[in-house]
Amino acid sequence: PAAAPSAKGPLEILQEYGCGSVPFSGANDALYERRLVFDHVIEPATATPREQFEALSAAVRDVLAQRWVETSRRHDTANPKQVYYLSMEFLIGRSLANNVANLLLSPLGAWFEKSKGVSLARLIEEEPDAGLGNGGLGRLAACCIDSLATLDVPAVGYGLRYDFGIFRQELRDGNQVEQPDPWLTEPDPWEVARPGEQVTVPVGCTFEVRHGDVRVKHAQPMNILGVPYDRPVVGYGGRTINTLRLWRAASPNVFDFGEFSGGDFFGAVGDRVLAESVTRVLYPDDSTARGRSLRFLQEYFLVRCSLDDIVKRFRRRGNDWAALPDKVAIQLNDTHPAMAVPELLRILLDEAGLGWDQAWDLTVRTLAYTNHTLLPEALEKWPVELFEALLPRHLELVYEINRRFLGDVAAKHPGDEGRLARVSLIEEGGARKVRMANLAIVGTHSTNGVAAIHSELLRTATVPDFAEVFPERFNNKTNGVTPRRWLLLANPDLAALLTDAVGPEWVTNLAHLRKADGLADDPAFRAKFLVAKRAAKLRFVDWLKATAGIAVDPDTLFDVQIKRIHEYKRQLLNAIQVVVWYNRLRANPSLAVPPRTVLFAGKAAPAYHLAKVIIKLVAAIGKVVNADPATRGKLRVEFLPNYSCTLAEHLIPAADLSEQISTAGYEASGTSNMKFMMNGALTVGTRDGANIEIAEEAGQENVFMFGLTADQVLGGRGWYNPQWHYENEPETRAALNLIFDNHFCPDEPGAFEAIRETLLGKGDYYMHLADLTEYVETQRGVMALYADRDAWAKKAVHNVARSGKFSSDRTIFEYCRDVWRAGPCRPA
Ligand code: B1H
Repeated sequence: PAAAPSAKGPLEILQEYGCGSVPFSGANDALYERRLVFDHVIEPATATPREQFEALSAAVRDVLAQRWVETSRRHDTANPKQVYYLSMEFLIGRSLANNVANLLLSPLGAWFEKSKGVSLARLIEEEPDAGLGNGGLGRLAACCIDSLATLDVPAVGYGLRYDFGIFRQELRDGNQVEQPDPWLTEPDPWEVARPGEQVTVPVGCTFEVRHGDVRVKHAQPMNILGVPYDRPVVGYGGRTINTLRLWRAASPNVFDFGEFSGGDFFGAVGDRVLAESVTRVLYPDDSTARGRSLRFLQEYFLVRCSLDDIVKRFRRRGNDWAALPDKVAIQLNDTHPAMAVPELLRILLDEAGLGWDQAWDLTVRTLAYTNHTLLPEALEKWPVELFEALLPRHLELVYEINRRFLGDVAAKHPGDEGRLARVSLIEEGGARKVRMANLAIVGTHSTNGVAAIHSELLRTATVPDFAEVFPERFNNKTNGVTPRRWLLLANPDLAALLTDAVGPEWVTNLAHLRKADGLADDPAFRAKFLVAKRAAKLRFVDWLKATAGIAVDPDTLFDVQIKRIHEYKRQLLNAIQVVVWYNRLRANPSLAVPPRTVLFAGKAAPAYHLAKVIIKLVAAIGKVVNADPATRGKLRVEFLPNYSCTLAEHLIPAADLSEQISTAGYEASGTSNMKFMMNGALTVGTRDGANIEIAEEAGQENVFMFGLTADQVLGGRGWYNPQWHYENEPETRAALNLIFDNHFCPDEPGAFEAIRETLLGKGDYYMHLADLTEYVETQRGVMALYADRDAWAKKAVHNVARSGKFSSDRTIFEYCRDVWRAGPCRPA
């Protein structure tokens, strides 16, 4: 039943683009039909959209399969320095459109629609997001592996194949309800299971899992199996196809025959379930460490599986142990995989049989660590007890690392007991704990922050003692985002306009956008920019209506804050600002403001009560404001449920204003701020994280910066009294009183009592009220500028043209040059 070839197939298209020299034997435009017939065993004409999605994805995978094999063959034979990116999170989102675009197969879309009568855009919607991350940290990992492949750097991303990714967020009466995310219930066309390469992970005791906690069952050691699932990471142009290898936990004994013949049928099957629960679910906490023991096991499982794999590959290529740092660079994405320090040391001591000094030297020179937050509640500390039960050998090694390190420090600072207590890998007093950040700094040759200010604060304020011992280890690598997903794919109209203006090179060298900077002065170009922005807004409005049933007006200013809900990110500041404007409009109906739609989206950690109250407040404000005739057509507020990578891809291109308003000193970098800039939104923000560098690049006149500086915030809060603002600022008081006096929750009096308590009772730790008046005033400036769309467009174009620094290609280039000392290795 396969249809006759009617137009150019993938092979021809690919060859036309001169992509790769490996022949795509068997690749032709019948790939898709073959997949329907031979995988699904159906008449192609009867295929459902889901079957069509799977068949098309499998066909695209067929197109890249030989390049993928060729990439690893080349890496095996050339034996280049190999980069390994270890992360508990990879928030990769959808893959079909990304892989099609990076393989330069985009013309396939039109061909496919014409010859098969199937809309590619429709099929793309069939793919669930791979939501294997919480937020910025996980999305950064996804952008980094995209850039590594695009730069032809031999690299593997290692993570966990959670059965359940980040929860799906529903809103019921403004309350967040968490639903499981079973993203693998249907076969995933991208992953390749490799049971032949499974790894055994021994743990020190037999355990069981109850409510996410590991409990010791009996003292005998047991094994867990790690089964790898590989996903292609397609570099732009399709030359290099690297691998994202995700581990699934499984039981070694499919069935415990001993227990079975003893009569315990259910017990025999039960143990299997216990081992498998290790990769059951992603922990949904962003920027906090929850300290659940199952998480500890997950982290060790990732490290053990990945290092076993890395070392096998290293030895298979015929390398000597002494060459490890010349052939392998392992990056730790935060402290979550910091157990790699004692694990690599263990391998070199116990398996390679090296002496301590050499093993330690190789360990440190192979590993590097990225810090992503200064929040004290995010610093991981694991009870010594957990190590004792599950990883006794690793604990022994941590003690020995610590003994030697403290010996060195004591030699330099005799008698300085306070210093020793601060830098020790072990926190004493009460239940003793291993400090994972200290372990990561001592056990690696590089510690970096993710934006200039963050790296500086890390060095000077958070761990100054370590910066004194190891000054050469500390460095900055400002984050970036991949322009493929976040501009080329997400914003086709703007992408086409830019290609017209500066040529296609910007896709892999974003600095080229600078050539469009002068076009900010060209009225015709500004007009075209506004046309592209409007197209993106219309696309978003349609998508939102279709997927969430929410209607918004594209002819309003889209003012957007999308990120995890956290006090330090200050969604609450934005909400209060909205209420101030609501009051102004009610008091003065003829107030000249451009119509504005304020959009919020983001998930709250399930146990973070106040974050959930903030969601409820935003939803409640929306309900009242949107129904008030006094503000109709002028102000609208929406909380969009279930923020995801896919939602961001639709919303960011449509945004006019990017809200980046964290309390200065608390947002390590931020990365959505970069995506907004690339897509021509203006930033209203504090001098925090990468906002500072965004303002430097864009020019201060093209951003809206306001608020306290990090020095003012961190230099001691003694002077700050939120009550003063409440008592002396009439607009502040009026706005807060509306919230406190149940104006937004008439049916649920007291619903926002926790907000009064936080702001006025507990002293407003994140200093919302200190920044509120300047923020409101800044928003007045924003709206005044927006009233002049042409003047707005000029600044927006400058933002796009000057966003080149924020490509993750630049970030990865710097890691390669300064940290990994790795370079490209192009497959044939
Ligand atoms: C960031 C996290 C994080 N920093 C603990 N820290 C987690 C910490 O599950 N946990 O235990 C999960 C995530 N995430 C973010 O990293 C920063 O807040 C952003 O400012 C930064 O842009 C991003 C990428 O560097």
